[in-house]
Amino acid sequence: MVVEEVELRRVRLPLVRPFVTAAGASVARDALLVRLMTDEGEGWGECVAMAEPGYTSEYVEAAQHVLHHHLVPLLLASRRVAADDVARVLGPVQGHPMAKAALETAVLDAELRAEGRSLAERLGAVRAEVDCGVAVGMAPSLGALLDEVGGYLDQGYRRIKLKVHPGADLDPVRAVRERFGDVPLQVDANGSYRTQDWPLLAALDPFDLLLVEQPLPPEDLLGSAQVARRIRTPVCLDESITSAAAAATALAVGACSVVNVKPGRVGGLLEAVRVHAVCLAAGVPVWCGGMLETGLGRAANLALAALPGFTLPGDLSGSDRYFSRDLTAPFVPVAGRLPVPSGPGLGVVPDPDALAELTTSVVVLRP
Ligand code: SMG
Ligand code: MG
Repeated sequence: MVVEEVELRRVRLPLVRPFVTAAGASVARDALLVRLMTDEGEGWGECVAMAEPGYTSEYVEAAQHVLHHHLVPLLLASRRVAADDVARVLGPVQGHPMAKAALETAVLDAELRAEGRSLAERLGAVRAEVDCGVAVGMAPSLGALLDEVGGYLDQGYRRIKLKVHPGADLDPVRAVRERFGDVPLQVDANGSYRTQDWPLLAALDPFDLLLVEQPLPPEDLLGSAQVARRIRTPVCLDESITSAAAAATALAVGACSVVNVKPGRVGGLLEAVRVHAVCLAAGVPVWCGGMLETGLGRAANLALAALPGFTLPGDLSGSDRYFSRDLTAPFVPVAGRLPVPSGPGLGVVPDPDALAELTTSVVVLRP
């Protein structure tokens, strides 16, 4: 198809409650949307970079800059483009996986909408609904944390993830276990421990967690392997897994036994499918991570999470866990599951009234 116009649109969605992690705190989702107009119709993608460079080095202002001045010009210069070509076309730019992923998703959406085919089918989905987990930010007190977790369990969420860091780990895990028994529970450290902190993580062993996510900084695969050998809880990697090659390396050195897959972190949905393939071949379970996406990004994540190797519940929650008003029709879990969108492309579009209300800026780029 021929890309005729690219719109970079910023939207700001207040969060229903602040989301606090070892990587920082967010009170609103300042998201960057990409809308393509092509000779075969439109396509949308969401860039999942956060406002601050606390999770990885990407952040939304930098993503907007690299899209505007580097990535979109490469795409527009290529004239005819297919989704399978996007990663190669954008190859001259190093890094910036979240910005690249947004552009590739918009091309995929446009292409699939023109074909009348769903993203789920294109990626190889094998199920029509997926289990919902929920990520709980660090709370101001244990009481507040227990209230929040209890609310999610009442709503039917099938897995709880707590954010932890050294010194704020044992107490929240113990409190949740004491109050709620053996609910499926895991923790995410966002790289806040160091190898020598392994006894803090070993202290969580008695609580039968599903996994501990990203205990060490992203580049420390050997440290992660040492920790994995010393604790019983399975180690899962998030920030470290930047590509299918990185996943293969992490598995080869024993740095993890579970993988969190996020399309934005690996440069796009098509690379995410390759990460899934590496893990499936190695018998390593994967699950779909979340980046506080709007309904657009959530639709793409649901399609991905329907692939066969996604055997653990993802950070895929209902719209109301994040926003009082989503950009798309709200995602509403039923009995702790969300349906995988089945319409053409992403299967959802932003609601024009929500866009009008939530947009903070628009830039339009043409060849
Ligand atoms: O989308 O439900 C969600 C949030 C899930 O915890 C979540 N994401 O490290 O996995 C993670 C974080 C990254 C974003 S906040 C820094
Ligand atoms: Mg994580």
